[in-house]
Amino acid sequence: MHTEFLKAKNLIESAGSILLTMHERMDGDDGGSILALLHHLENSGKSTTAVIKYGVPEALAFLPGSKKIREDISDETYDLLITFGCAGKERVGLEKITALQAPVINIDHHPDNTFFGQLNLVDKNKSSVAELVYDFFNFCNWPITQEIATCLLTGIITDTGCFMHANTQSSTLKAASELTTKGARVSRITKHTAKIKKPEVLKAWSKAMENSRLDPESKIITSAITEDDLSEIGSLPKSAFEGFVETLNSIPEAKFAMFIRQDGPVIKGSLRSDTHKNVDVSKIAKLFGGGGHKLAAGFSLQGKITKDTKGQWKIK
Ligand SMILES: [Mn+2]
Repeated sequence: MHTEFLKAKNLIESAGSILLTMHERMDGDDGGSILALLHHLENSGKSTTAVIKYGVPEALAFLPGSKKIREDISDETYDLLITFGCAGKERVGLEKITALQAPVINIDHHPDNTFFGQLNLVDKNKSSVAELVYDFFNFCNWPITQEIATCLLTGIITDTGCFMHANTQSSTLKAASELTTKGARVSRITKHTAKIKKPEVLKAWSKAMENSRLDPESKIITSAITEDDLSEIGSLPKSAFEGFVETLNSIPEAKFAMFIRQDGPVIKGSLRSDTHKNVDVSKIAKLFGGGGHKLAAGFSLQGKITKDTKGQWKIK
């Protein structure tokens, strides 16, 4: 990775204007990584713009610099585009950005990354993009301020499920420890990202728990939220079910967990497993047109989840 890091450092330092972007719908990992780099580049006087389709979700608004994130570009041009967590350039979801002719640095840890950049900082063995960006900061000898540390630690904490997932390695904890020394606080980050705060979210989780089934033969645990369930629960924040599939997967006898939910005309599915269970859930996600990692994958497809009289759901 050192050759790529050096090339990336040179590209960044020689660019006049830089655009930072990620896949649509900001998450803590890629969003935190963007903000960390935005802080550094602004501190060094570089003209930098950060754009994420659909902007900043409520749970991540505490991140320093989040107000600077824009939802699209107009007709500006940039010398360099840096993408975070995009398996392919189209994942940015914004045509004006995918049409840009600027060279691309592609930073990611998804195993299905297509290496679409002129330069690809892709390491599928990293817990998070934030851990990779942390390594890059150290390689470049760039200062890690308290703000930068908070952004990067948020990425690590959200992608490791508060250090509980199988992707948590010694290097991850070492990075987290050093970011804490720089002033980031685990309790402050988890307060915003890992705790259920709203009663309606609790109600939604209890419905999803009630709908869960562990198949005694296949040892697959599944749950589904239908349109009827949603209208019964009432209005919910977009992030309401974040973390639910991990909770399903925490049942020790389950080989893997799959959670599907209706979201307008679309069915959103997420899958999780653990190292010792020897399942590659990305292969299952691929059957539904999705993708991801061996232990964490997802898909979205057009359709409806229906329930029969016995409470068994089906995808139509
Ligand atoms: Mn990630």
